[in-house]
Amino acid sequence: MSFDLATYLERQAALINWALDKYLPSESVKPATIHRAMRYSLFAGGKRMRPALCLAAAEACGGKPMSALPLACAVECIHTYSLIHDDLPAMDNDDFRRGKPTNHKVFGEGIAVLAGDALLTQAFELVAKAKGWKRYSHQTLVLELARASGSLELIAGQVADLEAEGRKITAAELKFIHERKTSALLCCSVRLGAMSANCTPPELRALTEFGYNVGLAFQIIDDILDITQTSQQLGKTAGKDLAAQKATYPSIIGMKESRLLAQQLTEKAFAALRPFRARARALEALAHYLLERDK
Ligand code: GRG
Repeated sequence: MSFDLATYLERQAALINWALDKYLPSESVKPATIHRAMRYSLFAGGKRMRPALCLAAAEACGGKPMSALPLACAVECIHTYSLIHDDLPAMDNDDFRRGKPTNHKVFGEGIAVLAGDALLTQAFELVAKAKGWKRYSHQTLVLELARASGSLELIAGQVADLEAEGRKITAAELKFIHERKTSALLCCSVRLGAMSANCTPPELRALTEFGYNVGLAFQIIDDILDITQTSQQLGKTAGKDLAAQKATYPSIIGMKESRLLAQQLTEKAFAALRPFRARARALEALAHYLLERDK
């Protein structure tokens, strides 16, 4: 039976938006500026891929969406913070994100830094308030998110990316950046979803393999889309990598090889889902969508 991904994604996005709205202080809570700035970027129209993967992983392990929801929202808060900070003049200096002016363009640099900081902190508050499970305590969940977003993963990727600017790097160095900057948080979404279903250790291992491969494929496709799509299609400035002479998969191994590599990684991700059979239908459809997406 075919899987209606469009309807599934619409339903998941509505659930995630409802939960984020419930968890975050409203715009009128003092100081209103910071809450407006946090909500501005959080509700600017992101694809919600990380939280959708979290919910789908929970489903694959027989869990309930409501148990995974705070963890899914926590990852989206971390992701949004990283985008706000990445867009700052001191980082990628971008004016356009999620189809709108970037956070610092609307609220100024100071508030944008603080909105990112507040979203990062909010993420840990959400995990701390979530339920712990028999196999996965609160401590395990917090550690999972801290590791993926800390100086060995997400930040490490960003540092290596900054330090690679204007320099020729090898495919191995680029892989190091992509694994940390992108794959780590995607993989963390999947793992947290599985943990919220009190998954077994073999299930966690299989979904880690899935998350890692999908995460790497996601960034390779992102590199390709930066070249092939327009800013309007992407909702962010297109062609930036080329303009900044940034190393990407297409610039190092070529466009055809990059697409092939993303396909091979997605195949590996599919293979990791085999033990889950029909319960992994949503995860499989998401991985397929991430490979074929046009934004
Ligand atoms: C900690 C400052 C700081 C940065 C961390 C994540 C990151 C490093 C920088 C963001 C810029 C970037 C190109 C990250 C790679 C991950 C990626 C492709 C982000 C875009 O994700 P999508 O396409 O975005 O899921 P939406 O807007 O749909 O959520």
